[in-house]
Amino acid sequence: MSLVSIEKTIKVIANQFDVEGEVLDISRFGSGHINDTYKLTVSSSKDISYLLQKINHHIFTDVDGLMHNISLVTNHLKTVLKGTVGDVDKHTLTIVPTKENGLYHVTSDGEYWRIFILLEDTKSYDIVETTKQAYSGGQAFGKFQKQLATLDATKLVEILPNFHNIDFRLNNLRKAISKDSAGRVAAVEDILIYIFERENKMRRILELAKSGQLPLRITHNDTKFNNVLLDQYDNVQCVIDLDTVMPGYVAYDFGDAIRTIINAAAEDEEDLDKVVLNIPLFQAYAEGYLNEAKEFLTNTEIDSLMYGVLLLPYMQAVRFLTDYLEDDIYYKIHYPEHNLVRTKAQLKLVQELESHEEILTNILNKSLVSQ
Ligand code: GN1
Ligand code: MG
Repeated sequence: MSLVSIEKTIKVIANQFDVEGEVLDISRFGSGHINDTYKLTVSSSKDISYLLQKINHHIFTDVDGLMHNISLVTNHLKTVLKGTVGDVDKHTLTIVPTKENGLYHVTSDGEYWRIFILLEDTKSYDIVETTKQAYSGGQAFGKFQKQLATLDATKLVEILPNFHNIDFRLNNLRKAISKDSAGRVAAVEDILIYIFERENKMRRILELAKSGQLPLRITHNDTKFNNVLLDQYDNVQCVIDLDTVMPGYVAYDFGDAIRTIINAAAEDEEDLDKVVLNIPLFQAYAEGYLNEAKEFLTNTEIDSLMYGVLLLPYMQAVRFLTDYLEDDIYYKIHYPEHNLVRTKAQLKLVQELESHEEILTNILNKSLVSQ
């Protein structure tokens, strides 16, 4: 549907929420692969705009649990931040309630919508450019984990079970291969060999966890760099996209952030020669993160960070390829082979990371003692 044809619908939906003034303008916002996001400009004497999101309820089937989690997390963050920053609402997301004081609105055709306050004068980056940005990103997620350490994890719904469980992801890939619903398996055989050759190595976090050596913490689980908002001086301001906040292992958050930070190219770069490592950015993120997190991480968790760095791009490739084999039912795609291109770019990243594993491990160890 074009934006013009949904403009009227969006205005009706926005009217269900406690927004200031009238909606003057609607534009698409951000680069998420799951939900649809729009910026709402309103007529109000207050300097305020909103983010309206259609929640993908095929993926987030428990929308009530999802919004309950986000409400719990944002309220907790606001309490923890009080007194440490000028305006807590500039440093956390704020849910705009419906006029009936609900956390989301369901339309008569069964679509789920929510609104957040848009944080003005902030920046997010799909590709990191400077060590300052990378350092701020590390601080952001280190602080985030630290702040959530005082929230009772049993209150959170595990919104997408097994989200970062590589056995679960590989099993889904196996199922997609045996169904071959899009008839695409034969053409990707080399890629499948590459993936399954690495299966055991990629189970290291799961094994540590199974033997009780890794504590479950509340983690973000979608630490792509564009989920951090920086201020105009590239200082950390706010962590966004809280849909997947749930119990997890810190190595998953570390690895997923590095997946986007260390890659000099985009997640879906077609020219694989451009998928190379920007190692100074890795070091800066590691320093920013460890500066915040080393006070609560165990030694085994610190050792597991590098396993996360190798695992997350690998798992992302497995997920993109599974979706490709299932005829692109999960991620939004912008052209027919998009998921295959994404898979190849992520696997090139795995290859680069593997060949620099020792260098990166040394940097991690150095950033731990250098502070
Ligand atoms: C999805 O919300 P968005 O588009 O940033 C996905 C993440 C992937 C990411 C890959 C719920 O995140 O897990 O890492 O795409 N979110 C979900 O870019 O599956
Ligand atoms: Mg997300």
